[in-house]
Amino acid sequence: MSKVIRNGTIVTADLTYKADILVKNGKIAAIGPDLHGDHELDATGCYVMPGGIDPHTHLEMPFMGTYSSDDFESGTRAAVSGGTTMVVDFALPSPGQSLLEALQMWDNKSTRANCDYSFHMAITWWGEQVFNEMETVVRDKGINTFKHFMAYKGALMVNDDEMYASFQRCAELGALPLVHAENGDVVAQLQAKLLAEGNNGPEAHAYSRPPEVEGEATNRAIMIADMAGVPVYIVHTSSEQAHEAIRRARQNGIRAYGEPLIQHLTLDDSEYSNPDWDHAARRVMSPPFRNKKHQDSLWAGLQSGSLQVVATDHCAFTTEQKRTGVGDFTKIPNGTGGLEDRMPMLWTHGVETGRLTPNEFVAVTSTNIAKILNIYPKKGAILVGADADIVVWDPKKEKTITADKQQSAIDYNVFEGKHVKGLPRYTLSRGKIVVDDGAVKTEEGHGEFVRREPFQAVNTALSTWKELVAPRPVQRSGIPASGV
Ligand code: DUC
Ligand code: ZN
Ligand code: ZN
Ligand code: ZN
Repeated sequence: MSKVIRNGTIVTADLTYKADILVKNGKIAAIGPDLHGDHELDATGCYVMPGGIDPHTHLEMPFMGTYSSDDFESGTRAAVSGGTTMVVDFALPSPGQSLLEALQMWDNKSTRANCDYSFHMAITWWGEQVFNEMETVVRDKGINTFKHFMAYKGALMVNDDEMYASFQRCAELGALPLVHAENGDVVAQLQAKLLAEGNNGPEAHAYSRPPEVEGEATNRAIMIADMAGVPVYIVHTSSEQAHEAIRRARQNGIRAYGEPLIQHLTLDDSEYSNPDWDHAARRVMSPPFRNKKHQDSLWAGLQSGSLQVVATDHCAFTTEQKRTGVGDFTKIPNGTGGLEDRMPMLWTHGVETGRLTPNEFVAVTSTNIAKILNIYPKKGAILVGADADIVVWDPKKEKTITADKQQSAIDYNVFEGKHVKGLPRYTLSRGKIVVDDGAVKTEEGHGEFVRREPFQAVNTALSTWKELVAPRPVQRSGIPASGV
C-alpha cells in the first residue's frame, strides 16, 4: 500500500522546497508535485524532514549495579514520539567478556525495537581476543565504530596504552573510534577527596568532574587518534575546553567530531544546587551540566560547524534507582533521559530562537550523523531510494513537557515544565506510520538492525597482533551478564 505525504515543505540539510513524497515498500519512491497514493497524509503548514537519528543511547544497559530503565521497546517508542526514527546503542562487554558474546546480548534485547537501530561496540579491555574480534565486528557484524571510556576507573576505563593500540586497529579496519573523554584518574581522586571532606550529595558529582577534566582528556584522545592515523568522534562534548580542543584540531586538518547533548545545551549546573536531593540526583550524568559560558560555546560550535551533531546519551534511571546513591554521590547511577525531547527542545531553543536554520536543524539531528556513521543516504536523506524514515514536523504545535505524558518508563523528566513549540504531526519509520496525527502507534519489533560498512582504511598499522601493551589484570564487577 502506497502513502503520499501531501502539501508539505520538504526541508533537508541543504534544500527547502514544496513537493509531495510517495512512499512504497518502506522507501521513498517519488518526490514531486501533486502525487497520489492509497493513503494520503496532509502536511499542510508542516516541514517534511528526514527522521532524527540519535547516535548515542543506552537502552537496558547494565551499569553501576543496575540496568537503565528504558529498554528497546519503551526507548524507541519515546524516540519516534519525538521524531527520532533511528537510535545507535552501545554494546558493552564487561571487562574480560568477548565482544561477540556482548553483541549477541544486545541483538537479543533489540528485537523489541519500534524503529531502526544500530550498535557501537565498546572496548572496555584489551588483549589478543579483542584485537581479533574487532575484525569480525567490522566485517561480519556491520559495526564501524568502537567506543572508548577514558573515565569509570576500575570498571570501563581503558588507559592510553590500550587506547592507542585500539585506535591503530580501528585505522586498519576502517572503523571510527568514539571516546568518552574525561580524565578518569583525576575524577577518582576528586571523588575520594570530596567524600573525605563530607561532600556526599549530588552537587559534589559536578565538582568531581570539572571542565578541565574533560578538556584535557578530549585533547589527549584527539592527539592519540592523530598519531594512530584515524579520525575520532568525541561523545557528549559539554565544555568550552573540550569544544576548543576539537575546533583547534579541525583547524589543523585533523578529522575530529564533537557531539553536544540536548541536556547540556539547555540545562545548566544550577540544577545541582536544588535543595531537593531527588531533583539534583535525577540530573546526575557524566559529564555533568555546565554553566552558561559552556552552553554558549556549544551553541556557537553547532552554528559554526565545529560541532556537528546533537545526541542524548539517553540512559534513564528511576528515582528509586538514583536513591542508591543517598549518602555517597559516587553511587548515583549516571544518566538522564532525553530521547523523546531532543528534537522539540532543539527546535524550540535552536530554530525558534534563530540560532539554527531549519536546514541546520536537519543536519545536526540527522544528516551529519548519517554521514559520519556511513549510512547516508539510506538514512538522513529525503531522496528517491532512501528509507522512508520521515518526520512531518508541525512548527506551530506546542506542549509543556511532563513525565505524566511521556513514553519513557521512568517517573520524572529532566525537562519537566519546559514549553516546546515544534512537534511531529506524523512520524514514519521505514514507511510505517508510528506517530499518526500526534498519536503514537508503534509496533514492537518493527525496527531492523542497520549495517554500517567500514570506511576506507587510512592506515595499515597493527594488521597483525603484537604484544605492545603491558597486560593488566581485568577487573571484573559483581554484576553477571555483561555487568559493569
Ligand atoms: N554517562 C552517563 O551519564 N551515563 C551513561 C554513561 C556515561 O558516560
Ligand atoms: Zn491532485
Ligand atoms: Zn559517556
Ligand atoms: Zn553514553
